[in-house]
Amino acid sequence: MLDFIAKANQLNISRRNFIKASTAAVASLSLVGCGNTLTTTSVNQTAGQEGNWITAACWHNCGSRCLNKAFVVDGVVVRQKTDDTHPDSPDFPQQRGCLRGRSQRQQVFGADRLKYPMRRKNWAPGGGKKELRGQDEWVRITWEEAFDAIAGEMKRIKGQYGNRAFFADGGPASKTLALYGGYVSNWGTTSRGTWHGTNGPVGIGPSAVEGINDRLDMRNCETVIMFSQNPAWSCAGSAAYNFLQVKKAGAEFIAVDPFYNDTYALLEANWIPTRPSTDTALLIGLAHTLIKEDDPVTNPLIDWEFLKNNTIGFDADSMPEGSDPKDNFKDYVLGTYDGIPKSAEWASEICGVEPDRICSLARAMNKNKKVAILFGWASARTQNADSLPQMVMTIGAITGHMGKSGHMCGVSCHTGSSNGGPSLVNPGGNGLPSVKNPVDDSMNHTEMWKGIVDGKYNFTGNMEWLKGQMRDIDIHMIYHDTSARLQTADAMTKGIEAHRKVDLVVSHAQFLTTNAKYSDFVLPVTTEWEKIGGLLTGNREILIRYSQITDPLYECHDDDWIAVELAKRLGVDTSKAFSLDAKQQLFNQIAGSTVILPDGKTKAPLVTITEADIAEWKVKGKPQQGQITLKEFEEKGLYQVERKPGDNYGFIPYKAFRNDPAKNPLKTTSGKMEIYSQALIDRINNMGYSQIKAIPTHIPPVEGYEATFKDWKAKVKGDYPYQVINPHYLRRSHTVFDNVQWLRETWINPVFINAKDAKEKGINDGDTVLLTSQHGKTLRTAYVTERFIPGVLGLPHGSWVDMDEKTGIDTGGADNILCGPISTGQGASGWNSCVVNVEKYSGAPLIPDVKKPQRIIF
Ligand SMILES: Nc1nc2c(c(=O)[nH]1)N[C@H]1C(S)=C(S)[C@@H](COP(=O)(O)OP(=O)(O)OC[C@H]3O[C@@H](n4cnc5c(=O)[nH]c(N)nc54)[C@H](O)[C@@H]3O)O[C@H]1N2
Ligand SMILES: Nc1nc2c(c(=O)[nH]1)N[C@H]1C(S)=C(S)[C@@H](COP(=O)(O)OP(=O)(O)OC[C@H]3O[C@@H](n4cnc5c(=O)[nH]c(N)nc54)[C@H](O)[C@@H]3O)O[C@H]1N2
Ligand code: SF4
Ligand SMILES: [Mo]
Repeated sequence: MLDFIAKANQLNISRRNFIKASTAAVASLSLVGCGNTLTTTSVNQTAGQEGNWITAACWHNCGSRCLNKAFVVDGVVVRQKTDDTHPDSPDFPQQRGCLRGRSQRQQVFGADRLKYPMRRKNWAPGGGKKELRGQDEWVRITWEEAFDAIAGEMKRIKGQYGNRAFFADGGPASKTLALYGGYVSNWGTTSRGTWHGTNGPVGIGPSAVEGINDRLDMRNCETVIMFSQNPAWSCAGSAAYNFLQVKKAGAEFIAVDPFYNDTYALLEANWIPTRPSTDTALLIGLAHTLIKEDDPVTNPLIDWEFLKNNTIGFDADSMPEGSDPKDNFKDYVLGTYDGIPKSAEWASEICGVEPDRICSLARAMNKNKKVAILFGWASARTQNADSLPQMVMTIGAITGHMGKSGHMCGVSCHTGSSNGGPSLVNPGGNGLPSVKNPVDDSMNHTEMWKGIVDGKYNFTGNMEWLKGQMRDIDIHMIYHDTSARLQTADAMTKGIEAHRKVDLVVSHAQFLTTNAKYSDFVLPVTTEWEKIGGLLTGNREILIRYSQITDPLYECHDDDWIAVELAKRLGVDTSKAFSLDAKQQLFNQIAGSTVILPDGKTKAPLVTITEADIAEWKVKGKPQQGQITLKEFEEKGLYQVERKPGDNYGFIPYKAFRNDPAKNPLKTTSGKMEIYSQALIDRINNMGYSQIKAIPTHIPPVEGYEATFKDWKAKVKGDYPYQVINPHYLRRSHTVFDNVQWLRETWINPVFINAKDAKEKGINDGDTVLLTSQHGKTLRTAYVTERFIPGVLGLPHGSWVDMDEKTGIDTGGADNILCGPISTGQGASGWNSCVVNVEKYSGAPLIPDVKKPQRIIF
């Protein structure tokens, strides 16, 4: 190791150059053992250095996937670059990385990497001083000591309370737990919100990301209406670039969002500011305008043919058998039976968009224009939004923007942003068998921490939408072996309470993340740069093959090794579960990779493998003929399907269904799109969290706009008069990268506040402000802007909690400190429905995140 440090120090390093130009030739900074000192020496790195460009993993859940290459000199990473495997063009774009990926070496080699197994100082069997979790000191221990202590406690817990006392995340160590008799798992709708449970029964999307046409067809659109998406931040690869091509081809863009974000600015979108958690109401208001103004002869807005042939439940004539014809959508919208027309005025009171703008938006959607109606998932990560995907489908069906070139309505988000359709190139499986967990208990994210604290929860299966059943639960151990659950799930304040309640908390971690901080034992794990390599998927056109960059650092091991070693101490046989070594697993993935050939139909092996390759790899396998050799795939690091207009890779969902629904039924009860869906209400209402109707209706979220008032009718604001949303932020991929100093310097992670609100509250740009919800308090620096609608704050998602134990105030800006344990509908995490108060903070102002000490333990 010392050799490595000396070598690294010999290489010249500059931080400033990186900030100036992200591709600058600079060496790694906070190298292993170098402490947290950032040298400012700046010397040209490129001249005369001999090394290798190796494809490096960028493996985070950032909604994108880019080619990342590391220049390795004598075992040290001195530079990074991105895709230059082929010339860039709009049809065949390079897979270029963002600043996070280009800072990856700062993370992997960061001074704050966890180096050794460690135990909380005041831990003792049974938990010791449990209240000190999150604030205790750390003691370095050996792997032997760690395994003996953990296994010892696990045996005791199992003996005393049984396997239902174990709670785990579902990573490799959870396999060991399953083989040891099982554990309580957890589930949540995370990314997609209600696009998980609603889309299937009602019939939108073969799957949530496949609901729109492919990127080349989108260039045929005249109008693109974007709701709740920000690919410039949250899909940093080519998605914004793809949208730019649509703009260049002549489309106009409209953005319906509380935040005029960088994507909308790039596309010069016409902004319709709207309140969070109110999209269903707005869409119902649009439907009202369309129904009122449509005239098949003089003003054709509605696609009556599509409604008649392809949907049920729109009007009394199209209701399914056994239902009350009065419960149809059209009569609900018109207020025929309840006396409340769901007009633009009605919607406006809820969503904040002026009635005339609602009407003009409705007209812009008319059936005779080529329109894309695109939704990100953010608006469905709200409470009581179970009808939203159904309402999106309904508006698409009314206007007929489905199943035709240049017309689309559905989800554009994450790796499917701007480009719908099934993947054209796919990785194979690793060949490892799955392990069944004998315990069926699974707790929904919205209530799991509360469940652990209170000892009871609502069992509905593991994303199985079963009939709700209250169960007692008595958790004694929390085991984190994947994800950043304490930081990223709802209700972190309750989460901390839960972590301080149980007897034992264990985390596998690369850094002192929130999970690790609140643990008793922390086991240091390797990053992907220290493993033998792997495959990564992203948008539908690419597959990335990354390689090992460095040997495992310090005493780090991978999760599989930990799982097997722990199992040995527990007397569990893991030979079947971990039956293949890492190399064989990687080989299986590569050999099993497939690609769709240029005919657009045939699926063929991707990689050519020879007898000599198999002998060289020392693995079991068969030779095969593919499109790229094993060696070339490794050297290039990327296989990208080349696209051009008129090729056979285009995708238009619902085309066959539109043309002949009888022959091409959807997988719904009726085979049609269900604007009235019995299957949906059976699913949601049985779970027992809350009740919805078979047609889409607006149900005020528990903590939505309506909840900012203590008297809604008189419009008197309550104690929490502001809504807060959590944009996914450029500094991080969720919680990942939050500890990288370069990125902290580049993005300050403020709270965004509208200038009018700021003025009313006497808040100036740069002031430290306190955000208070019913569930917790957090501090941030105010960023005063006109780009957020008044009444709505933007607190970036994923910042690491930093609790001041004296005041009970988080100084880290953690979003989930503000969000509470609120379960509605299908158990969707409703992060974008949260109400708060904001005020200028009277205590000491915050120091910038970049100036905070890094969490370096040893
Ligand atoms: N308030 C609020 N909360 C949200 C959201 C929001 O908008 N608002 N968004 C939600 C969404 S969409 C999502 S997808 C979730 C994401 O929630 P998570 O999946 O929990 O978030 P990540 O930060 O990606 O967590 C990955 C963790 O794995 C660790 N890690 C990386 N590699 C390894 C490894 O090899 N082994 C082990 N053991 N660990 C490793 C990383 O250090 C990191 O701690 O967050 C959700 N939470
Ligand atoms: N940099 C970065 N990129 C990421 C991630 C990350 O953590 N960091 N996470 C990745 C993951 S796992 C996911 S799931 C995706 C999430 O991707 P998205 O769901 O698209 O992400 P967000 O940034 O939360 O929100 C996008 C837009 O929705 C708006 N919005 C929020 N609530 C509402 C609402 O109720 N109605 C309307 N109309 N608009 C609303 C926000 O103002 C924002 O402009 O991002 C992925 N990409
Ligand atoms: S967008 Fe994601 S995959 Fe691409 S470089 Fe950034 S962090 Fe890495
Ligand atoms: Mo996500």
